[in-house]
Amino acid sequence: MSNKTLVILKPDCIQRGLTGEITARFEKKWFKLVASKMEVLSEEILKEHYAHIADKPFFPGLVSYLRSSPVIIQIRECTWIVPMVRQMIWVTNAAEAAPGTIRWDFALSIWANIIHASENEQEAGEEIVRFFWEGKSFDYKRCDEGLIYW
Ligand code: FUP
Repeated sequence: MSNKTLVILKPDCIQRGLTGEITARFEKKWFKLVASKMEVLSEEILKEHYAHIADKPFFPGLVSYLRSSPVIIQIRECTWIVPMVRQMIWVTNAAEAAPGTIRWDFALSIWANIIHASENEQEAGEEIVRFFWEGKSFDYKRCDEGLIYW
């Protein structure tokens, strides 16, 4: 079972100055930051990452939005992290998100929806390798690690 997931803070998150607020939610929930970087995503990597929707009419617009500024890409670690982060984010369309979730609280549309997170464990494994060389992340202890019993 994978205890790591991939998170991308999208251009609307960066451009609206929301990176701290979103990151704070993960920190408070004890989702350990084990890798982080900022970059402008290439068209190639976006086509690979979003292969399941690359033939949709909205895809070219989605790519130009996703390349309109750098994004922040993180690996977060915790037991059961993949479904827990998806619960925090909720569904693609913010209008259908549950109150209190990240997309409900911050997203402005179906595409400017603040954040990406791996949908399942297989995706998490593939996405971590896609965005971080050899899937490498850091191994360190948080000082409160011994208090976690999930
Ligand atoms: P999610 O896993 O919730 O990010 O959703 P998807 O992988 O299905 O979609 C990826 C991105 O495509 C979404 F973040 C936003 C965009 N999208 C649209 O712009 N319009 C749509 O109708 C569906 C998705």
